[in-house]
Amino acid sequence: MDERILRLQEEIKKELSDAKDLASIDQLRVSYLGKKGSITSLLKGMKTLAAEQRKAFGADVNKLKDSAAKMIEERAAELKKKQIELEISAMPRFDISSPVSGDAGSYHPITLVQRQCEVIFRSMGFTVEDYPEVVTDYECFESVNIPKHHPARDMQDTYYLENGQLLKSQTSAAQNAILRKYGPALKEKGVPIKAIFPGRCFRNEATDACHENTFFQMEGMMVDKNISISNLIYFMKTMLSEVFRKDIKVRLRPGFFPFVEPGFELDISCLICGGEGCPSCKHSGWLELCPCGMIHPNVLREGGIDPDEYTGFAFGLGLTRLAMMKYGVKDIRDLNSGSLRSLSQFTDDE
Ligand code: FA5
Repeated sequence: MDERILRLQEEIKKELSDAKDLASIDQLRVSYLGKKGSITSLLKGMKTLAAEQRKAFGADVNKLKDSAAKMIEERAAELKKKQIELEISAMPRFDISSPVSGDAGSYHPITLVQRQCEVIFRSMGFTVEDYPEVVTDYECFESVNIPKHHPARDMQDTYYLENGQLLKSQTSAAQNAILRKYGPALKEKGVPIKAIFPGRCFRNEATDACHENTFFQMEGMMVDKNISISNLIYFMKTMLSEVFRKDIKVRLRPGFFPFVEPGFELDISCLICGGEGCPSCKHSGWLELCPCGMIHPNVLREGGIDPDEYTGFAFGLGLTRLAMMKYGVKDIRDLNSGSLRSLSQFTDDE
């Protein structure tokens, strides 16, 4: 092999092992493989060789070019790895076992009651579902028996996107999807549909001590053969006694929602004023907490379930109001205030 090739090969090896950073590697790449680099110049100088030498020399230089490119890449990768390791070792260490210093933070009261309700319903065989906040008119209204221009829409004016979608005004927007998701197992294997779905809702309305424009609800549904109002009342009672762990006064009265028949309003005696009347309960002594009812045949049918064969109940628990009552928060707006002084005083009592 030509002596110049052997010399260059040794030189590259040495310079690469001496290189300390990626910038020097780049310089080496240019000085050997660049347009005016040493290896490129060897190739260019071939034309001065005799024809019989040219072939072998060209092949050797090309081999050198390939091995130089490979060595450069390997050394660059090695230095890059070292650089990353160095950066990692310079990062501050986070020891999860060390005691908290300063403010530990806490869960939001709505998160606390939501989790509590999830535990209660899971223990009774319900699945917990998640659902988007941006939905279609069909999901929020039409699929739950509220056609366009139905007066029930007036109570749930919400925020519309330019593409026609909307911020869901009620968790009932997920009912149709749940029926479609679990309907096949109900029909084919007789597995009852038992699901809850907590979520944030939005309404374009004037706010006061018990109304927010952004609040949480938790929907629940159960569908099977022979489900009746007694099942509904049993689950409502169990949920409330587990959440409050004390006797609370509730009342059930007729209520109209196009997606249930019959429909009820479940109110609880205001725990802020003890039923005397205050701004938190609009001076009525009662707070609307969890409307509910037997799922309307049209809703079941729209979800692919035969209402002649199956029945079910649904409820729409006001999670934000539940947090108000459970933690004695007088004004619902405090819950969205972001004020750590108010919110950090609540803890999970489980
Ligand atoms: C509904 O949203 C129905 N989708 C509930 C339902 C589901 C009925 C399934 C039957 C079967 P309503 O608009 O009343 O209903 O709201 C339900 C609960 O959400 C209320 O009782 C209340 O606790 C809470 N809520 C409603 N609007 C607000 C608001 N602006 N601020 C805070 N909580 C609210």
